Amino acid sequence: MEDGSLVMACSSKVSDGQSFRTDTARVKAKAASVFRELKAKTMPIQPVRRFKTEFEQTFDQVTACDVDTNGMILIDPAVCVDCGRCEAACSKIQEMGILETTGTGVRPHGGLRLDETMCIGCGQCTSFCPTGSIQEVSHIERLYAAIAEGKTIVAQTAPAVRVSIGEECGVPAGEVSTGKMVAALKALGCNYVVDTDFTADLTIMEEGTELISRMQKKWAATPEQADKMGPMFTSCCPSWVNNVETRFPDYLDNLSTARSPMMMMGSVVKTYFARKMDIKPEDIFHFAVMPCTAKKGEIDRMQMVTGGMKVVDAVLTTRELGKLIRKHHIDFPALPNAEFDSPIGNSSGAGRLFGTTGGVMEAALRTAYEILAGKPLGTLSYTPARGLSGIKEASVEIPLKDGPTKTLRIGIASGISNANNMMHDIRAGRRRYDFVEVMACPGGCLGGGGQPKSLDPRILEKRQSAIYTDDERATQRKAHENPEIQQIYKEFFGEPNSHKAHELLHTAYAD
Ligand code: HC1
Ligand code: SF4
Repeated sequence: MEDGSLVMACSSKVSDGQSFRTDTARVKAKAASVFRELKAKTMPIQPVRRFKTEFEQTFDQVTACDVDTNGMILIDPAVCVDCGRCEAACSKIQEMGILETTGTGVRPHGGLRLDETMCIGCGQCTSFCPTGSIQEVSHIERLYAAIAEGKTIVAQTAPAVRVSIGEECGVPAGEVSTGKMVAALKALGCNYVVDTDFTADLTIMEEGTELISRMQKKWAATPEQADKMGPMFTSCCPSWVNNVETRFPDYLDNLSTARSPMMMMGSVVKTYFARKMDIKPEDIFHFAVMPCTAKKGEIDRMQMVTGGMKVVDAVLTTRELGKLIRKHHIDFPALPNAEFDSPIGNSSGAGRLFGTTGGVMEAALRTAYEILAGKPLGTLSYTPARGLSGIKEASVEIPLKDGPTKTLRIGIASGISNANNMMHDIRAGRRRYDFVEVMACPGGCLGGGGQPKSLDPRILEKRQSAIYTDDERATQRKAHENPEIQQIYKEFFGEPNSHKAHELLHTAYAD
């Protein structure tokens, strides 16, 4: 009740003027303990294999003690029906081979705990589990607790979520639901909703500047030295970063030092935005809605602590947001469109492309080419980077504004099996690139492990074409033309790769 006391719904009389909260962490923990008592009393000698209800999943995570987790993925073999789908996703689609079905439930291979394996947290296994035996670690309770504490709630939403959240809430696949998504988050109690696409534009400014300076060194080097330098890799996909750290540590220096757009947004929210809105950073609860399960681990990386602060406090997957929208009976299709909050809510079409494989590359080329050549790339839609192929490559001829024409060799991999094959080829000298984009999930973030589960074989195509539409609808199509990006450099960062930008927008890796 409002006075903080817990009452039993089944045996309490209600009267006018009373109000009740049924969704606080305390109520849920109590409900979980009562349910466990009941379960213990009625548990048959042979455990019954059954599907978990959404309610059970939530409180199992509140009181979790008998499950295996690495902070991103959670395995509960007790409700596994040994269908083998998660194992196939891990070993056949991703070629990681982390899981095995044992006849008594799925487990990591070799008797290891999940955090002892080389699992990269991509979550593809969770997308195929029909019972909830393997799923993302829920952060929903963190949000409820922050709302109960009276924190200022700031949400950010990833590029791929706006083209898939509708699938969770009665909107046909392939529609862009940006305005309804923002409205739903406000209805759920968010004070501000800002856009990860804005910091995707910021990433282009930082990563693009890094690429240009690497290329200027490479073009000035001898062919042997240039070969030794290898390509620069994108760093926004946390599963890919986990993969390089564990499987290709000799390439850590080739990863861009730019933080992912999600982490850049965390830094921006707790510094620039907090100051603008006159809110103390410690009074902000900042969470991200992501199509990704590995992002739940990325927020805990010690290299991301900024000014002694954790900058992103929680990550909800698209599925978790869908669950909340349904649970709170929000009529998503009927919501009026709402706008992101300024001055970190505007994005160019380039930033919007991040949600698909090839999107970071296309976005980067729009800006880097223009800076190097002093004129725009001929076409805005760069066809070689488009589509859903697992490996794409091209050579871009750049007539330098102050010199000869140079070639930029680009590679794009999506799905970690494709990325690993590409890496083996790069190491063996069979492929040579200057700039490589990698996303660990098939199709990029639009096929992320936290996205809605779907039986539609064309689902990735539909989401991808929605992302291309979202780019075409943008007022600006290039990151450097986004007026809010120009404003944040003028007022706060100075220029790309400045000292302040390095402090707040770049990172290091674990070797
Ligand atoms: Fe992604 Fe990214 S594109 S990693 O795929 O660089 O998750 O959507 O948010 O951070 O912008 C995911 C998507 C996302 C980051 C951006
Ligand atoms: Fe395999 Fe990815 Fe699942 Fe880890 S998260 S077990 S790597 S599919």
